[in-house]
Amino acid sequence: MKRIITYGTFDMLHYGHINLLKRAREMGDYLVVALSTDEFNWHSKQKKTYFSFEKRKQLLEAIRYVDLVIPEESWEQKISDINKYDIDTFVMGDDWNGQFDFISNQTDAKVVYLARTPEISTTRIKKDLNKKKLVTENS
Ligand code: C2G
Repeated sequence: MKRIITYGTFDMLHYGHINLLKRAREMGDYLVVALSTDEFNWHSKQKKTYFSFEKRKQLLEAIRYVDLVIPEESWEQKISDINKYDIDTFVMGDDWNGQFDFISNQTDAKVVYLARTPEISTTRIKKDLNKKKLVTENS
């Protein structure tokens, strides 16, 4: 059984996330998603998510491509996760290109960066919603 892992915040889940999860799952038979906790997001990524960890976990667990969701609590847990879950391939979007190459030196796992879906992001969604709000308020 080929086991895949990927990491992320997955806030305001959108089709860019789904495209990533679908392609990651298609690389093997089992996909583990390490989901950033609210504390990790705030302390290590300075991100305040719209949805809490529990809600983001619920959404991910409803996706057919996702087999297991685990908490991502630190930048340093990747090597131990890969060993603990017997991972064959580590996958991330290519906005992280090169950042995790060390994993293939320290484990037997392959590292693969997949092209991001260019036009969509959580930041873009929030910006567009704010713009719409401004327009309606001023019209
Ligand atoms: N992604 C994508 N296309 C988008 C947006 C996101 O392919 N339009 C991918 C990202 O490249 C990432 C995954 O979806 O692989 C999750 O994206 P985020 O939730 O933004 O995750 P990030 O904040 O990059 O956290 O330790 C790694 C971090 O937890 C990654």
